[in-house]
Amino acid sequence: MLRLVCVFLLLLSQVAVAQNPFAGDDGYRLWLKYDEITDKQQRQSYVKSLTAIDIRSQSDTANVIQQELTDAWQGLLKTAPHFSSKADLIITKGDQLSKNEQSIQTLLSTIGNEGFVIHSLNGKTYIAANSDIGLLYGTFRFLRLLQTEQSIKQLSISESPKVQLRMLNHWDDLDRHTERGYAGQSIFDWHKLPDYKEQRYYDYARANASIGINGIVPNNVNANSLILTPHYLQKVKALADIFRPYGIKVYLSLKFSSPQQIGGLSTSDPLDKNVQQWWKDKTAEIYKIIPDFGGYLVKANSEGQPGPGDYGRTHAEGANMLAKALQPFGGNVLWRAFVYSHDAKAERSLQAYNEFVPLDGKFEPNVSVQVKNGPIDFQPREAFSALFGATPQTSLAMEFQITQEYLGFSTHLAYLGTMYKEALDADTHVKGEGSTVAKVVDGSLYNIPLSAMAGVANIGMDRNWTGHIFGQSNWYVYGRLAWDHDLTAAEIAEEWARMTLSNDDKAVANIVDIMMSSREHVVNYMTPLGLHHLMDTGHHYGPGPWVGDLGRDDWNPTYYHRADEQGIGLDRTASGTNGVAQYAPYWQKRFSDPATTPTELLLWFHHLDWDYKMPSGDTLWNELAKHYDAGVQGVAEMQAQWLALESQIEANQFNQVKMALAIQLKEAQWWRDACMLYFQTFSKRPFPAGFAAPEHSLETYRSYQFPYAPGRG
Ligand code: GCW
Repeated sequence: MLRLVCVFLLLLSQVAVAQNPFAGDDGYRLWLKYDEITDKQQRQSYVKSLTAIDIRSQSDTANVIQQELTDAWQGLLKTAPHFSSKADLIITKGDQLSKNEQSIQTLLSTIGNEGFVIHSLNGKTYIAANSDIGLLYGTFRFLRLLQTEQSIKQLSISESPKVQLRMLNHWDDLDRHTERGYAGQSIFDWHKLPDYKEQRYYDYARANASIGINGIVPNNVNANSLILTPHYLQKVKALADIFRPYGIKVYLSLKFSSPQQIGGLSTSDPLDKNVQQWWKDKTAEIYKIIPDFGGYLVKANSEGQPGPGDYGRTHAEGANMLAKALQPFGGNVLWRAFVYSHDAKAERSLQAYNEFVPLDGKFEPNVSVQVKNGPIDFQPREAFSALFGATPQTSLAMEFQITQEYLGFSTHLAYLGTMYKEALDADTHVKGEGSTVAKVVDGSLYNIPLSAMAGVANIGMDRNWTGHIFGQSNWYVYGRLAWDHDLTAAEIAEEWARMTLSNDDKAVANIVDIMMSSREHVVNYMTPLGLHHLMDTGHHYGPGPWVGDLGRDDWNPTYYHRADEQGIGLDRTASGTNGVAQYAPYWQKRFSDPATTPTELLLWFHHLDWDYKMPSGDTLWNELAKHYDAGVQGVAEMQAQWLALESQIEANQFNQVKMALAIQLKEAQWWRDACMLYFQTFSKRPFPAGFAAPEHSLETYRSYQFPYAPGRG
């Protein structure tokens, strides 16, 4: 009887677990889950060929490697690893190779300081590198083979990063508010630092190292000068100490007026000797505390931030002052090109180019000018920024946004791998065909030694780090592309899905399918055919195409869509703002003619009649409606695909995504209906057949207010 009761209770508890929507993985472990490999044969074959490990290096990074392998073995293989010099997995630097291992040494000659090789030799597997951090990267690469259950026989892998500085930029304030953050408070708890070292910092570092990120900026580009005071520098040091073994350097965003704000000077003029000395002293002070400090990230003369322009000086003069202070220590300046000024008469998309092209050749070699992928501001789709390729003597860093400020915050599933690739693969044609943005960024097009990429982080205190399980994939794909921009968005999506959600081939195919289509759905239901900046004011949550009364013209959505009775779109051809003139002749020509402008950028470059005949044969008005509708349908399809995956995904992850998709579908409809009703007031045309009647009136949509939307600037 007792046994029966026990069996009954056991069954009951299992039912309870099965029904608990929050059972299982909550997403905290990211793509480093290390759950037991389910294919028993595969697991046994790994165990057999990986009985002992020899880590020949001794360092803090080597300790990290040992810990990571221990965790992975215990999780994936359900066995404790054995560390011994008689091993079949050997982790070694070049100078620790013996005579009969010299063929590995040859492989190391081409991979640089951060690269690695994974090579099978004499029945053993070698992870070899020129540095400890190369060994850590190689270890994570090897673990990925196990996590994704691939063969580890006859390995011959050789990798090195294409871009030197692979950075995450956190727009996190010292009070833990995150500007444009949708995943909770900042992970950096400045109040409790330096003494309180959260486990989260270590897990964050592991995740970053596993995808090759080697620099982080923990504070907002809208910077607070306090970060450079001794009190805060001790806190920064604590972070730098934690991150160092993971190959991650800490950089800081600075406020250009710091000499006045915290230094007691009467000016912050970059040509003033006292100001220059102040920065030299401050920089030396920082390096005394953090010997491997990375350098400075600067937002100057942009959106109200102070900068060299306040004194009639150029961005180059401002950047070079800091660059010179950093040079004795090997640090770098990342100087942002996201500038648009009050007095400039030029249309906003032209301003960064106008400001920086004349400065080409004037920057110190340790300055990289950090350019957003498009000329406006992280829209769901933009043309590539014309700055890429236009400054042959200047290092240009790519700045991507990982956090989804304009792509639905953290409730919309939008895999950004396709968007990043679109920007990186864009062919500028500045030196003929094949002059891709990626080649500008990695320095190969003009032979520029310093190369950098930055991603504005989507990370916060939410248990799953990014607010949406699929938000993790954007952190992941950003890092992977910064390491190797030749990878495809699809292959990275697959890696991530296998490690994060399921290793079942069919499930993976469906997940990758969802991911690969997702960003285009967002483009369609928010800003199709080249429309942009239609988001509601300030917080950027939801549609606000009607907003036209803000202090500056170029903060208004009406400035960007220019809808009137005749048509819609911003004329950036010679008859309009002449933005096309900033591009190479190949694109000037193509962008000048609607017939040769890529359809997805049509209204970015042209103001066209509502009855303009689209390649499909339909009118622009009807086509616009169809795109909005396709976006909504796309979300409904993603939802159906996801729901069908229920049995393959852990309940907690499954339910988080399910709930977010339901929100996304509602909001996609909201976007479609609000925008189409508004544009209809100009087009005065009926919705095409099959277009569902909007749920509410335009007045209702216009009345919505969201004073507490997250992430406000
Ligand atoms: O996208 C805009 C954001 C601001 C941000 C700015 C920038 C950090 O709305 O919140 O400020 O760009 O990139 O500097």
